[in-house]
Amino acid sequence: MGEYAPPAGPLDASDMRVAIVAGRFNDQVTAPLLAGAQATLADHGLDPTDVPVVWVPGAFEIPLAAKRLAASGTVDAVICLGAVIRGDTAHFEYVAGPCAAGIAQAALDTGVPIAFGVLTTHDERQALDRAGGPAGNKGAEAARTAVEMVAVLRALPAARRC
Ligand code: INI
Repeated sequence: MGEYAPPAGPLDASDMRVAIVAGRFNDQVTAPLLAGAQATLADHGLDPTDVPVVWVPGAFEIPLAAKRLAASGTVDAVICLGAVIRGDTAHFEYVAGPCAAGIAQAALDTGVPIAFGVLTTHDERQALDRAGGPAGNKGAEAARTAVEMVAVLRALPAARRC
């Protein structure tokens, strides 16, 4: 199959079916992550009204909803958005670790790209900086990743089973 590298410039996502799962916990952070993801999808030709957004209570619940969507056969990619802030809880590790591992597992189990736009930060300032502040917008990055991974998988041989 030679070499695959994404084309320069924004990929055309107008024929891609994408869904977003967002955690309500710390929604002062996850709302701007969502806005960044939606704006990026629009830049790639996807009408935000065609992109379902599923809100779940917190980051711990994200993998289950993402896996259900991915397994449904109705989407080409899922974007996960959340904010786990260490200062908020003694059980940071119990939320952040399973969230990351669950998202990775859901993608491998279903063969559907699931982008990890879940911030894990020491404090709220760091999170806000990465949700449309000076450190960019990780929701926008996750959206770009989802679109790129759909294009990559389309360029790869089909799976015999997954
Ligand atoms: N959920 C988050 O998304 N971010 C957090 O920082 C967080 N803290 O700090 O506790 C958090 N907890 C809730 C968790 O995701 C679950 O919703 C809850 O444990 C119920 O299962």
